[in-house]
Amino acid sequence: MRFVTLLLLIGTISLAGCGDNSTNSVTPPASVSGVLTLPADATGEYMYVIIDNDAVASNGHVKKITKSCGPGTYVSYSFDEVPAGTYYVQAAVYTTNSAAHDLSTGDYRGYYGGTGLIAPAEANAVVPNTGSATFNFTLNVIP
Ligand SMILES: [Ca+2]
Repeated sequence: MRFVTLLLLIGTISLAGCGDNSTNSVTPPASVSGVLTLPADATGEYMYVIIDNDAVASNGHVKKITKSCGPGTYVSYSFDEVPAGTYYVQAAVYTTNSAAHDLSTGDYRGYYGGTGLIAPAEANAVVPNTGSATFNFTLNVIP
């Protein structure tokens, strides 16, 4: 009988050890959004927005979204859970509605903080640890 009581006691202590009163709260990473101004209506055309560590789209990126342009000369975009950092943000519209070729004459491109079709000299889009950031910019026609 004492042995059984001892086993029950050990079991009770073990169960008590399972309690976890920690109150960890997880703060989600920041979201990023913005509005792109297009040089002309590109309804239905394929486009992308990239968050990147450099200004080169073809060598990888941190985040990318693709979508079709809606009507009008403004396109909104948004990213969830972007790691904190300072980035280049760029966007392009393929006016032929196909990304099967490199960007070329007639397509649209732009960078947040860029000048015309030229990327900024340094990464300039600051994404905080949490909350949100907004990067609006203008795309231009590739001549
Ligand atoms: Ca890149």
